[in-house]
Amino acid sequence: KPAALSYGDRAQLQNTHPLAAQLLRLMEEKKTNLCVSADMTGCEELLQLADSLGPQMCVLKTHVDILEDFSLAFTHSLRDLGLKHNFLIFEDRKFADIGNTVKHQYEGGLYQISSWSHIVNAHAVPGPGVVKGLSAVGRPLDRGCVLIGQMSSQGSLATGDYTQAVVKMAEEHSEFVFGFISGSKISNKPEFVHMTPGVQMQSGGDGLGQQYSSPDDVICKKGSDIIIVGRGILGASDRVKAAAEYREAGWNAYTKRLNT
Ligand code: BMP
Repeated sequence: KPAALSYGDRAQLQNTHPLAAQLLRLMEEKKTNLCVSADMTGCEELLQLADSLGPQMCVLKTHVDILEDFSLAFTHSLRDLGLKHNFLIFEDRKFADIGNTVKHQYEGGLYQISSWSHIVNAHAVPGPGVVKGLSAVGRPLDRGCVLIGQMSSQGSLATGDYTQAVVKMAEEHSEFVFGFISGSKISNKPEFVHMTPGVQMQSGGDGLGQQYSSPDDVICKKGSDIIIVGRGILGASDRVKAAAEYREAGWNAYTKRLNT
């Protein structure tokens, strides 16, 4: 059996997207595969979280359309914190329209997402035009995109043949698409990065369809690369401690996978 490739090894593969390479390198350096889902409604609170958890995470994921006081100044502060702590920013916008519309949604409007978010994601439902539209804006800025291949929510329609079609679309647009949102490894290409939401230490759900798996399940058994954790950390009385625990659990699961 050939030795499994480390994050650092995968960063160096010839076909790894430059942003994915940067991400895999920083994961190896910081020893973390934790993406914190900063689902908060105030900018100041979000910035404080980013500063306090910055050392623990490889990616900070946002939903900026739930912020009550969004401003472009906020995005500048967030970018500065990303540079200070060496993490990437991922706006979880889930683009899902025709190419021309997503182009405007990505670049313009109130949020100007392309100006500050390294990573965005998209549904493949519209067909490849969604990727082409995003790519027209994102590539000149060295941004990257992950496609939603599976969802963590109960009754998700993104399964089976749909998931396979998403993998194919990603492989055909690997100049901009570098990975997936999925519950497990869905592409065997080591250049692609898999990010998994719906992670908590305890299995269960939230009463609104969310379903949780453990870091060990996701990284070691399912072969994903990055755990995305929101309420498992945000709901803890000591968020720094909780983030440290998720980071350790995610990293241990990764080293276990490498060694088996
Ligand atoms: P939590 O860990 O609090 O359940 O948050 C999960 C986060 O991941 C939310 O921001 C949600 O929008 C996102 N997410 C998800 O839960 N499942 C998916 O399939 C895709 C997501 O982006």
